[in-house]
Amino acid sequence: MLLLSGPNLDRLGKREPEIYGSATLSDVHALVVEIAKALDAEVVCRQSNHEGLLIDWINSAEDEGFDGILINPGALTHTSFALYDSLRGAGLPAIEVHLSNPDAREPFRRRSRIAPACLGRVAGFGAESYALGLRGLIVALRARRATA
Ligand code: DHK
Repeated sequence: MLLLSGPNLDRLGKREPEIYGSATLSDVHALVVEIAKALDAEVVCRQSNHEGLLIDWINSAEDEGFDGILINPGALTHTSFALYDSLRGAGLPAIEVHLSNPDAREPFRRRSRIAPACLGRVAGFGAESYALGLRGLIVALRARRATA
């Protein structure tokens, strides 16, 4: 699996902890790696503040051998048609994850541009959103394989 985090998520732990919690991105990555291991899967974690790099990683994910994508694009969630296009074209299932619950915040956060390109979405549970999203992604991939 490939876990991608977008703009400003490198600041987790310091950035508005009352909204995003006190866990750092390294803490989140460690949790996700542990959950993946327990489920007999592997996860590679990457973060960028640059939309183009996120797109490059999505576009090369299948060729790099990944089976699925877990993504928190930060504020690009609400603006990026380019990320929507690349997720649509990736050929891999993707799950959208968020630490906070964007639907319960400012109105501009209520629209996800990437949601229609994703299999599902987990939001509002802090770092646990990532753990739940990863579990969902692995279960979905195994169900697909069993019926293929
Ligand atoms: C993270 C961000 O950086 C925001 O721009 C999104 C998301 C919500 C989160 O909750 O993980 O609106």
